[in-house]
Amino acid sequence: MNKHLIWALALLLAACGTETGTIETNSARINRVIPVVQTAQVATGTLALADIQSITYPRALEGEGRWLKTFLHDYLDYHGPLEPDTEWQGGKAIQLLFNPAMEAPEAYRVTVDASGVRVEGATGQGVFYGLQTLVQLLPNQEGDNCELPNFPFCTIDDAPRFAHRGLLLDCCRHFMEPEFVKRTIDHLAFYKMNVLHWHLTEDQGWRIEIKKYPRLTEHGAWREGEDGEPYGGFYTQDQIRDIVDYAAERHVEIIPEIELPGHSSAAISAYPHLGCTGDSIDVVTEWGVFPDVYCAGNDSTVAFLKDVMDEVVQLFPSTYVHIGGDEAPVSRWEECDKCQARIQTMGLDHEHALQGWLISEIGHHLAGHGKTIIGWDEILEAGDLPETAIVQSWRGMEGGVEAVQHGHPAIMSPTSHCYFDYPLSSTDLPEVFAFDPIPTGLTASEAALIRGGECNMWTERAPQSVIESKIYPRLLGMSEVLWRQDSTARDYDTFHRALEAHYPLLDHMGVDYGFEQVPVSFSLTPDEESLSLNVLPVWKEIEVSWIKSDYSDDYSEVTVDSIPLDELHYDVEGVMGFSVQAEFRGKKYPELIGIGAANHLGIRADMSLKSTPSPYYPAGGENALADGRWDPLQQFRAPAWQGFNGEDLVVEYDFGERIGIGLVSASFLEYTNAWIFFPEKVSLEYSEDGEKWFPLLTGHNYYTWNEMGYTWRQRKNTADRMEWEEPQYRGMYLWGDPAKALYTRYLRLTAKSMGICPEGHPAAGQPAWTFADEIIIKGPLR
Ligand code: TNX
Repeated sequence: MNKHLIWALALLLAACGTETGTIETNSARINRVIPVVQTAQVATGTLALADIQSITYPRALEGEGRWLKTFLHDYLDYHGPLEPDTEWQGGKAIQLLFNPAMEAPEAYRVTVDASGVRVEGATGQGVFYGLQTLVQLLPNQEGDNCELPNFPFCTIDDAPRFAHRGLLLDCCRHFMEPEFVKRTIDHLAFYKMNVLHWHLTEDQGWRIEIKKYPRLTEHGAWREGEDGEPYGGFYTQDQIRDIVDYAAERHVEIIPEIELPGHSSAAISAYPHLGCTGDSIDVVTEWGVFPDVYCAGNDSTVAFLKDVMDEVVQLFPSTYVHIGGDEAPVSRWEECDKCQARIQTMGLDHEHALQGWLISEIGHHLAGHGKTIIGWDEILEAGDLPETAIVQSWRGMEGGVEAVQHGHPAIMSPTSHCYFDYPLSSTDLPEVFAFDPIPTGLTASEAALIRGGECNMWTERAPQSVIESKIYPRLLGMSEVLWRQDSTARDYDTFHRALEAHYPLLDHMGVDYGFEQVPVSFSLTPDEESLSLNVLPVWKEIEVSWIKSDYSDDYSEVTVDSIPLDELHYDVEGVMGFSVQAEFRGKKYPELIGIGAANHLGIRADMSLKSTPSPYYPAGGENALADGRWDPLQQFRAPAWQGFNGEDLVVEYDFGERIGIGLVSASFLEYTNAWIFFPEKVSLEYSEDGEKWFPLLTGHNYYTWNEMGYTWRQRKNTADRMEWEEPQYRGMYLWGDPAKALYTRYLRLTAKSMGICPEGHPAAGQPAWTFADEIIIKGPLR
């Protein structure tokens, strides 16, 4: 195929050719630029690339000129010369120009008319963004109507809303090849993102060569892989310099993250004296929060951190160094003589203040190198924060609010919208698109301290091969959020039309993008007797195949059937589970989409929830525990689980009249790594009048369905259990005997929360979560 056509094809199969054969209008071309441009004047006519004789630039824009030349050459086979403007002899050209009158450093103007193309900016960065827009304006067509590449006549003026538009890439949980990091930088730049927050040190691997401490990478970069072989990798200083230069040419600033004091098991594994106990530990192979943190009482640990930073600052020209600061348990410090001595001599009143002291010590050291620190929102709790420190808000928007109220700049990356490691069922593209980095209720000067936002690509469950399916297309939504000035004008459907036009582009760039949303949703509709489940594909082109499983009262799976492809409806009887496989654009959705449905008495009762679920885990709202939906997987983020933070769960039912009850089963989730515990006890009471209550059961025993083996076992729930590494699993509290009915009108279930995480848990003393699934109430056997 003619090489011209390859890019033309890539530039958007969607709009034309196939059905209508129409050529895209100039305004359609401008409207599909992502992120959308601020203002555009559109004129009639186009300028053919073939008529352009040169790309001209002043010397200081040589890098930008080369970028364009390479792009047009690689994608369109354009061979025009590149010239510094002093040598330009006239003729049609793409001119790259400095325009000092443009105030915003990243602003640009693109003008296309019969005489040529001008791309202006006050800085190289502005001009670079003008070029990204320019190449996105190339035609989008295929078939007989294919035009040769050309640019639409227009004048575009554009500038971003936020200065900080980032992606965090965690290259620690899984190592990523340098080439892959560079590809990601290309894609970031293409969507006008300007920060790569490079997470380089973790419990599971240290990834940055430090000459003074070779064991960090010789030993700390490798953990025991699943096959028993060493697994990992690291970046040499030469590779880092190369990647930093590559990013700089694309106006992406790399901000390294060197975590302290937590998430540092790999470093301590390499040099055990850095920890409080001096014991040798392994590079961690599990995910979570681990107790071995840097010893803040040990002078040689502090010296180590300063030495590391001395090499880091040489490698990264950014004015920022991210020092982490999140999820740092203090249990080792509480037991450590040196840490306690430091607390004494520095007059600190608790261990969190010791974290504050350490951060401030490193912060001042970095300030000596002209660097400003960024830290996760926990650094606010530590006190003694250097004035200039920037806070990255991740546990919600609150950290950002508190930061700006104290005069610290903030970067917003709340888990609610920015966690691209989360599945689409938690954060899909429409949600990302709906994000507003400016929290409500700020004054204008506080809001001005919000620098921007980041999407966070943590990689516990994402090796390099699946990263792109998680980043894209959500990143395009984030680029729109962070760039577009007028957030109130954002409209998902308009954005989505532009996005449709970007898929062929992404295909052309070889980006292995994933889905926008979970491709099917479900609805459950109860009536007098039945409960009907409908499968609703998000787009009509989605192909669905599905299977049904029946479950017995203890949720063990008994039979499995597949349902004919063309049926998207099922009448639920008893407790069932459904798994749906969906396909779209020839891509299979990477996981089965599951829903559990149960037709039971609870869904027809008047149920009232006496406790307040956390706004982060509302499940289906007030009625979630009696809506017929349960979670066949044990995942706290799945939509059926309702979360209560430190609070007891109390639910009352009024069945309207005395009815026979045979069995009540309430299930809870335990996932101690995420601070989620089974309730301490569950009690069930009944009443004839809704006022006087009689106990039926108070249980400490529950059944668990262990993810590993699908076996049932009975265990005792004791608060002093120390198995913090458990996967997520379901525990069921069962009451009843279907052969012997209880006749009553009212029922009440109380699940007493653990309240706080117990002694010995890394988060001891913090509020414990209780997560509840559907409470299933069945009649007696007939
Ligand atoms: C929390 S976000 C973490 C990371 C994990 C991430 C998983 C933050 C500051 N800490 O260490 O990778 O959750 O979503």
